Amino acid sequence: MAYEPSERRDSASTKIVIAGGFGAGKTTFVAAVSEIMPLRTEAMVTDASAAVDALDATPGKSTTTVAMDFGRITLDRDLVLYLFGTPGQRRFWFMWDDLVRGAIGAIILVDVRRLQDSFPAVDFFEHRKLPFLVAINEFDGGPRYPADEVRRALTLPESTPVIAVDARDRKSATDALIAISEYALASLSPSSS
Ligand SMILES: Nc1nc2c(ncn2[C@@H]2O[C@H](COP(=O)(O)OP(=O)(O)OP(=O)(O)O)[C@@H](O)[C@H]2O)c(=O)[nH]1
Ligand SMILES: [Mg+2]
Repeated sequence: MAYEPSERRDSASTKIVIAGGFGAGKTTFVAAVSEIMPLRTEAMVTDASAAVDALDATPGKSTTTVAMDFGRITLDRDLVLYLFGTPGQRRFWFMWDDLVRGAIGAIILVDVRRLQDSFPAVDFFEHRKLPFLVAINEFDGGPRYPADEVRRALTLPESTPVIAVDARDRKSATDALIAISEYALASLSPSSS
């Protein structure tokens, strides 16, 4: 079909970062929602990292993200989100600064069995004053904690949204993206400062 300039619509594109600790489900999340084949940069997890990044909670996991995940989702006709998933292993954290450049907000995926792995991401976004929300990735058979308890454990203010997601589920992950988009846009508005 011929391209009709008159059909072109002004659509906004924006960048959201999917962060969190090792194995929290970032790559899974981006793959679940992306409408393009997500770009992944996975490498086999080696024994060398076993002492640093424990695999006990996700025994099926054999690979880890070494650079980033990249995906895209059109939230409505006028809003396109570009998703950048961070690497989780500590030795790749130096890449986060580049990955977050230009982002309007971030989702921190949390595995409550390894809550302590979430602190570096929380510190990172608080320090950079980038709006973020916490999404508890509810793994099958894992413990369940109310959002308020997770917020307290992460010493987050009341204003930081804490929600539950299933990173494998497109609808659930999309809802989380809508939530961070709304939160980030509200944070940008002058009345919120
Ligand atoms: N049951 C269940 N398994 C999940 C869920 N999300 C991710 N997984 C599994 O958990 C493992 C880790 O998921 P990844 O998406 O690779 O995690 P990641 O955060 O990208 O990991 P790194 O890039 O290594 O930090 C994989 O084996 C997934 O299949 C979930 O919501 N429920
Ligand atoms: Mg990954």
